[in-house]
Amino acid sequence: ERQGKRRHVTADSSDRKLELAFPSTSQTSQSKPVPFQQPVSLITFSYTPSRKLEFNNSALRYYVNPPRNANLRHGYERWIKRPEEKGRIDGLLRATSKLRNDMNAGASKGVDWIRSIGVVSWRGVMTKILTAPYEDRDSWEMNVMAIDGTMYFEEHLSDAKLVEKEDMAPHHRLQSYYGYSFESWCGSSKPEMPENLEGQPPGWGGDVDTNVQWCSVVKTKLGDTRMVIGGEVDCVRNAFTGQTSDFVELKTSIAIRGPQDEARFEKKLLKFYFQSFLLGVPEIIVGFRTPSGQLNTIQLFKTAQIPRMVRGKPNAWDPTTCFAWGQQFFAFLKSVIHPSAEPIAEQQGNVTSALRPQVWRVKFEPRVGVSVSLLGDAGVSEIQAGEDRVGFLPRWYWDEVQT
Ligand code: 0WD
Ligand code: CA
Repeated sequence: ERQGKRRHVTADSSDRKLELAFPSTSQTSQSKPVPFQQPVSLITFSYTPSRKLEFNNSALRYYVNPPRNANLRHGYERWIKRPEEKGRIDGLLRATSKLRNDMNAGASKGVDWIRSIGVVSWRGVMTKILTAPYEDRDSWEMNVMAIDGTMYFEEHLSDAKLVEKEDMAPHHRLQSYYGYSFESWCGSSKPEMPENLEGQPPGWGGDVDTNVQWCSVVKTKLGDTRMVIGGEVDCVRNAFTGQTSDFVELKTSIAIRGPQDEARFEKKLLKFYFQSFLLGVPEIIVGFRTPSGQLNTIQLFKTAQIPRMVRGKPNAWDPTTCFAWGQQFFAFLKSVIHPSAEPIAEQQGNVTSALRPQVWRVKFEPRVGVSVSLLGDAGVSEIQAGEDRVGFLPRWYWDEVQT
């Protein structure tokens, strides 16, 4: 097993720190491809403008063609920007809890569905994990907890990093607005063109409020690890029939002017590909824009065809490398992390119910690999941020799955 040989695991029993080195990305032929099961939609939900989670499709949008030369700066002054927050998985847990309760009330009563799931995570986190072999710039950190063989992931954003994210440079902020504005130009709350809003240009779908999101939760399987993944879906084509085949992802990118831009764009396609692939989104519509935010052209990419488009190009990437890495990564974590809770030293005669949650920190360094360590008490209280949590999980969820 060639992949296996590249794996250096150094166990140090005193601080339980472990490392997994990177697979070589120049190695294109894997011994055996790791299969990834087509994602199946389980449930959708919406966040309202006041950031309330509702199990309905109030935030669902229908795709409509944007006007030619749309101004992506439109409405920038009126952008209601959701404040940056820690990468909590509370919303996703609300959904898994609902699924679990609905199932337990039905025919399969007695089978605890969540126990068969190996990984619960937002899609953005999964995208980071799977694209790591090709990431040469940004490092990341995650917190991981396990209950009964199910690993829960959240992105670890330190308070300093949150402040940094919130303090975006003005031009950066504007660029990220172009992406949201494109969503507004391409989205309608009804299956037809949006009605002209008073005082607004035709085709404008309404001012941007990043609190509002429509999310889908899917189940899938990488190798032999079952996963529940949640993520934001920009809009649907024609109608929503409950399946991922209706989903559309929207992106903006600077218009391609030469080979350098093209190579850069092909590199971006790796992220576009995994982000969409993980939720079963079959189409990505890219709006190419000028540096000052005027929409030039739109281009449709079929997610499944993207890997073939980049094959053999200078910045080529190969999804099979990412799947092999992902399989290795989850197997490695599984071998490190169990059990998730240990009895607190015998005290007050209440040993069995007093479990100390274990939270693991996974750090990724480009071109190096990942390291895992067990968080100490100080680290755990930092991530709890004074909220009612067990580790990073909300206490209500922890209590619910313990029984
Ligand atoms: O752990 C995480 N990565 C975080 C997840 C950190 C903070 C928040 N979340 C939330 C997301 O906002 C959303 O409610 O989790 C939910 C699902 O996220 P996801 O689908 O896994 O997120 P990701 O795939 O990273 O991004 C999808 C879209 C982005 O679209 P583009 O086309 O730009 O990739 O979610 C939006 C954005 O439109 N988005 C955000 N919007 C406002 N503020 C943010 C943010 N911090 N992060 C993602
Ligand atoms: Ca998008």
